[in-house]
Amino acid sequence: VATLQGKIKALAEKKAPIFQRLKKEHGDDSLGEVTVNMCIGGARGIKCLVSETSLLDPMEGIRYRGRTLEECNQQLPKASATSKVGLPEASFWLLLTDEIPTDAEVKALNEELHKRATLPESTTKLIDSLPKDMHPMTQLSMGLLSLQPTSSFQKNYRSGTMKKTDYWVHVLDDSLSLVAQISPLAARIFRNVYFDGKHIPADPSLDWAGNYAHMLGVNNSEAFKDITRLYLMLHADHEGGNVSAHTTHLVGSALSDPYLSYSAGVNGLAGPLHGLANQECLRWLKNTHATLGGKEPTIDELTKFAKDTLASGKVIPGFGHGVLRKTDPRYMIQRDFAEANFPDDPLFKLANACYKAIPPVLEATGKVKNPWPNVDALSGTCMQYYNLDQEDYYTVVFAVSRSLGCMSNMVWSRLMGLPIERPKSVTVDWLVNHVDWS
Ligand code: FCX
Repeated sequence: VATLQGKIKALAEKKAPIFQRLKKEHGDDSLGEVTVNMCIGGARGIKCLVSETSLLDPMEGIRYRGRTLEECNQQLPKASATSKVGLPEASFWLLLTDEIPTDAEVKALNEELHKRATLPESTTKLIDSLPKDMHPMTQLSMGLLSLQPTSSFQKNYRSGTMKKTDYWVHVLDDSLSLVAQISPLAARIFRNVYFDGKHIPADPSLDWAGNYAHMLGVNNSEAFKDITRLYLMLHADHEGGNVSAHTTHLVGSALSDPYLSYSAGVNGLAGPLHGLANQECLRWLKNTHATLGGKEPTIDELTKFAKDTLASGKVIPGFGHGVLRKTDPRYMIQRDFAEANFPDDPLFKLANACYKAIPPVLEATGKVKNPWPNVDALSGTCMQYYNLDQEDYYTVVFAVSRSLGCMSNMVWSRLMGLPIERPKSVTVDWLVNHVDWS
């Protein structure tokens, strides 16, 4: 932790004068206008948030601290000489420090995470008492809240001795614990819901994501560990405006601690238009596969399924995006993995056929701004191949991953001393009175 903290501090010292100059010398510069459509359209495109960890380009996709996901996958340390997947906990280090960690730094980080991974009895008791039919995301959110009394930020704030300049140190402390605890918590929920509470102890010799895959207990292969590592690396961050990141940031801006903040973010991730889309997508693919009696669909048949979904008033899960205007690079990276590891899997073939059939159907509506697949269109397909086919659980895997980005962002928000968020809302009458009707 000492090196990690030192690196973050050094970077913050470099950034602080730039931030101060922006505030003092360019505080009144315009970043563009706010239109009525932006105001009534979910704040699309309004540049009103700072998120240091990553930046999303509509055509190119996300960059973690300036690096594309392909670059991250190549450059980040790997679990072994044979693995081709950049470790997600190494991406956590990158998001926090703007540096690719060395193998030794990732090893030390993993040791630190293993040390912090124990769940208090109050949490295990609570989680074990929850009904099995409660959605795993609801359980995860409750589990995170139950960990809140352990927050170092909360304790230090309450003691009245914490300086504002030290807020980030305690947020970092909590972030490391939260990231360490979320995987055993998520694995516990999985084993309770689907395996009668038969838990699998952690393996301290494994990396963060490999150990999570191990504790899920559905597949012992290295390939399953690798797809889990890839999944967790790809979903870690998607700049600041998406629902989970923005919610975490918003709640944190009131100086709520990381557990309160990320639990709120997880609640947003649980919505079908956001993270739940991966669950919905696999369900859609499975239903389609079953209705076709398992045979390979023609493009015409899939077109009809897609049209029927739209006609029933639902969205087609896994397609479209609030910012991206091209196929999601996260989709492409997962597709490459699937091509290399299970090209003949029936659901992968079906997902590939959807890639051809669905965009024209969405384009034909004349209103969908991005008809191309997003990350959720393939992540479940990859998981089910390795026996993780309990789709109601998929968004929990997403949440384990997104903790990396949301927590890194929170550390940086406190480092920059960002204020409580308070955008201005207006009424429809106010809008009516402020536009030019002539
Ligand atoms: N199926 C059907 N209709 C869709 C659609 C889809 N996949 N994508 C967009 N549309 C519709 C919208 O519902 C909207 O209709 P309306 O005007 O009648 O309300 C219209 O097209 C314009 O929407 P658009 O501007 O293109 O997209 P938004 O920014 O409003 O919404 C999401 C973006 C992602 C919410 C939307 O594309 C969607 O609902 N997709 C399906 C769910 C999904 O895959 N979500 C995951 C996204 C992401 F990857 C993640 O967060 O994990």
